[in-house]
Amino acid sequence: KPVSEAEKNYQAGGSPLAEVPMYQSTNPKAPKMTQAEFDRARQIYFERCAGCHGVLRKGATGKPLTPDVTLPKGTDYLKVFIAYGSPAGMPNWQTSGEFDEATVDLMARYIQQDPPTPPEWSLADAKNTWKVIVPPDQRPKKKMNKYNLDNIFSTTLRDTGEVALIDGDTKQIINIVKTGYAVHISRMSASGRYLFVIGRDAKINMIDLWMEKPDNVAEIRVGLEARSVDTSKFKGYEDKLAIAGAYWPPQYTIMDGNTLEPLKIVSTRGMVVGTQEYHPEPRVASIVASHYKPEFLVNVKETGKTMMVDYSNLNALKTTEIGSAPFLHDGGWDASKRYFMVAANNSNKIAAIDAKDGKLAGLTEVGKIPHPGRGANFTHPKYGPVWATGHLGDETISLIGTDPQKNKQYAFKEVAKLKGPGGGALFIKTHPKSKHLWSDAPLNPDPKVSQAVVVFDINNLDKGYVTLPIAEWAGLPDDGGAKRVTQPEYNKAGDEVWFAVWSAKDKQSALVVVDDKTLKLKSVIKDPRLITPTGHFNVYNTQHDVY
Ligand code: DHE
Repeated sequence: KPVSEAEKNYQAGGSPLAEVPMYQSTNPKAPKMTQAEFDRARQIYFERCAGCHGVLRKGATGKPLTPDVTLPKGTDYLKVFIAYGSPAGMPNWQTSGEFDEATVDLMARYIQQDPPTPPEWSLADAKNTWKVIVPPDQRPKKKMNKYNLDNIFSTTLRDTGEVALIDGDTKQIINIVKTGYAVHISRMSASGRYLFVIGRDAKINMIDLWMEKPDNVAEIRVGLEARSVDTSKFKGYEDKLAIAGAYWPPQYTIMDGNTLEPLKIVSTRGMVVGTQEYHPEPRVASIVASHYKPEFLVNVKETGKTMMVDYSNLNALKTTEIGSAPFLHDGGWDASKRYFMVAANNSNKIAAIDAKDGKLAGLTEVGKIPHPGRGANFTHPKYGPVWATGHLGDETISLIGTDPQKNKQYAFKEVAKLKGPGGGALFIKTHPKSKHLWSDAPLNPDPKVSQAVVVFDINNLDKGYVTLPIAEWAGLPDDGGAKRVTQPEYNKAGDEVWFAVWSAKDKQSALVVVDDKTLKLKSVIKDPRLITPTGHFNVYNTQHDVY
């Protein structure tokens, strides 16, 4: 079955590397291409193919496409593959109308050339992009505004290169802050004062919430493409360091938490778990800060390894390397914050990393392509504390036991499967004060499913879910926009759940707030500036890892 448009847009979204000049060698065996053809193909590759096949075409979600593989297959064979796709998940680029025949021919010839290599990114490169907009000594000495900082939401405006800071109490926009391209996530400093966001172009913006109107105080680029950022959370290191992981070059950068000055860069190139084959491009996926030790947990996608990086001495960096399974992607803490639960989405597994003892606590089989976001923690009437994930590839929600002390027989095993809304789920959420478990399914091909969310009663999971038509509640014009409903996120009090209704750049979008007790609509936030909202992050819950 060909992959859906939404799935394709998810994995095969544009890469900022499309714009980067690259080194290119010639391969005399490859079919002829003019320079103009090559440049166009290179751009299309980075816009549509690199997400799955990798920058160096070594393969990731998609198959390897290096010349040793593609040259023996030849142009005609490759054209069929590109045009019609494959049951394994290759999109049908021509029959879907995305590429014409000439483009298919162009791409078939292009992937037989040696892959061009994007440049590396050194400390000097990072420093050249580093700006301290407001130096620490010129920043406010105390909070200069009346906002309830704990209940601010930072909302990604994906296609405008901005985040919207929204007052969770009044639902008013506080500021629209300029950031990198297609910001991915927002994370908080340990004190709750600074907000960090990272763009797909690897630009980090550091926002000071104490300013009269919260805005950027520092920025830097840590590479050419990235997805993750976090800050030191261990006692004694609050607000001291920040860390960001890059997709390209494959490395992470540790920075001063007050200014973003880059201090240390570490490559993640190395061997894949199991086969122990060299991988030249293991991208950095999720990063979290440990509460147990002065450590960052850096999850490396293609090698299937979690690096526990001890930041107490950057000049004698100690790293514990824990292999689990490829490709590590997103995840979150269990309720005790001792175990980091991370999705190995190509292996259909969840790895539990023990942050206290520095080891793999468990690795359990779940459904197809787990995608938890940060997941959801609650106490199950029978299995005790569990952490939950939904799946991109099937309709199930997996519950995994997370309490080896009192519920040892269930620890790090899939103890139950719920029937969720359908495939294409991205985020699941609950709150310690709530009795509800929410799941979206924004990539489901059926708009009835992608434009709604489902909610379970945690004490009556067998009863199944209730569906709430969030996009309909937003009351947006009937403009043909996708109106995908995504990412449930609680307010600080844990009595409201926020959703993005995500439409195209030229269509109206909205945020919808639901009362968690009554499951009734509470408010709709609409504003012409809210263009393509996707992720939204409550300050307090993000700061304290509440989910
Ligand atoms: Fe994400 C988290 C990577 C597409 C919205 N996304 C993450 C994380 C990674 C990642 C590595 C974990 C960060 C962390 O915790 O430190 N995402 C990728 C991709 O590589 C991918 C598949 C393709 C791409 O080109 O980026 C991708 N992601 C998307 C989207 O299309 C989404 C739905 C909309 C958007 O804004 O682009 C999207 N990703 C998110 C969100 C989170 C996230 C909202 C954080 C969830 C959370 O609750 O923490």
